[in-house]
Amino acid sequence: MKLERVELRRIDLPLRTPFRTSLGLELRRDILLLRAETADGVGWGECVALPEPGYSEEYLDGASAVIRRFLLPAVAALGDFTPATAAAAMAAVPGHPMAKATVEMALLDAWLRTRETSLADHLGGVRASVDCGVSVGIAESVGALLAEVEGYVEQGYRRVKLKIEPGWDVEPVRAIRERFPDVALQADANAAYTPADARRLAELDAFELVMLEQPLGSGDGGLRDHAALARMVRTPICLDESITSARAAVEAIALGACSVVNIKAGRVGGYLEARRIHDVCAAHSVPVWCGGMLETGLGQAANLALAALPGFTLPADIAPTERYFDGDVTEAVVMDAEGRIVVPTGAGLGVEVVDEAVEAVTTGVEVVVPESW
Ligand code: NPQ
Ligand code: MG
Repeated sequence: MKLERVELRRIDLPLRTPFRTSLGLELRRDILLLRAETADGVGWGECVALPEPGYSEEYLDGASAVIRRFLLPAVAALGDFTPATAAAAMAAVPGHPMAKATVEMALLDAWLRTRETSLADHLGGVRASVDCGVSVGIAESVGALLAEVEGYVEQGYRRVKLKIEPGWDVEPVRAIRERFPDVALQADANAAYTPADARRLAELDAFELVMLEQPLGSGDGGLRDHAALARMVRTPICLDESITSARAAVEAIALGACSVVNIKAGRVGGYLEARRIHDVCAAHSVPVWCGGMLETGLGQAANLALAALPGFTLPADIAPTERYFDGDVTEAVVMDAEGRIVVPTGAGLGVEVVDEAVEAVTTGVEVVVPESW
């Protein structure tokens, strides 16, 4: 395939309810979408970078600049390429996995459409639908949290994940466990703790959590720190931010830093690397699940394809449109009463962008053409 023209489109989607985490309070989603026109046809990508660094080093304006200045030129220089060779060319640029994943996603969509193949089939999906869990931000009070979670349990979500941070951990987890004794419950700290908090984190052992996600930092020494913590708590440790590649996953497993892995394509540079992480985890019998970044219907569609792979045995952070937004850039993503969302079967991502819907939320469009790469 050949690159002909690219649109970098910024959209603004208000969140229906604030999503507060140790990373800050999110009220709106400022999102970058990428529309790639190729000789084979059009494809869409979604960038999961947040407006500010926090979850990781990446941020939206930075990702947009890297795409325009370095990634698109690297891909265009190949002349004729496939998504896999494009990903290999982008790998020459260090870092910026969310920016790379955005470009790769759009190229996969375009390339698979002309080949009449769905992303799920291309990646090796075996599931027609995906079990969904809900990720719940830090609430105003334990009472407010109980009310919020009650609604999600009624809607059928198959697992509840609570965001925790120092000062908001044992109390909310205990309250939810007492009120919902049988719910599959887990906690995500987004790296808010240090090794000195091990004893506090061990108090969570009392609540039968399915896992504790990324309690400690992902920087230097992070895998060793998690391995040490894993020996001090009974709750299984899951890593998110720390797993930046298939190589990192192998390292984490070998060190005993985690017994579960959260896979997000954006965090690891794309869906092809995400599949390789799935493969190495499966080879080590480590269960994986598909993480989320509050994506639109485009990102949710791609995540559904990934979560259809056989090793994704735990509920995903894949949400129906109504969980986050009043409207979407695609047809609304819907979850059934049993907490399942159907994996798209159409070619490429298998969902269509609704032009009027995306136009209505667009805040800016940057066009990149061959003369500029
Ligand atoms: C996680 N996501 O698993 C992330 C992190 C995260 C669904 O819990 C705005 C948009 C704020 C995306 C905060 C979920 C966010 C965000 C945290 C994603 O760690
Ligand atoms: Mg996480």
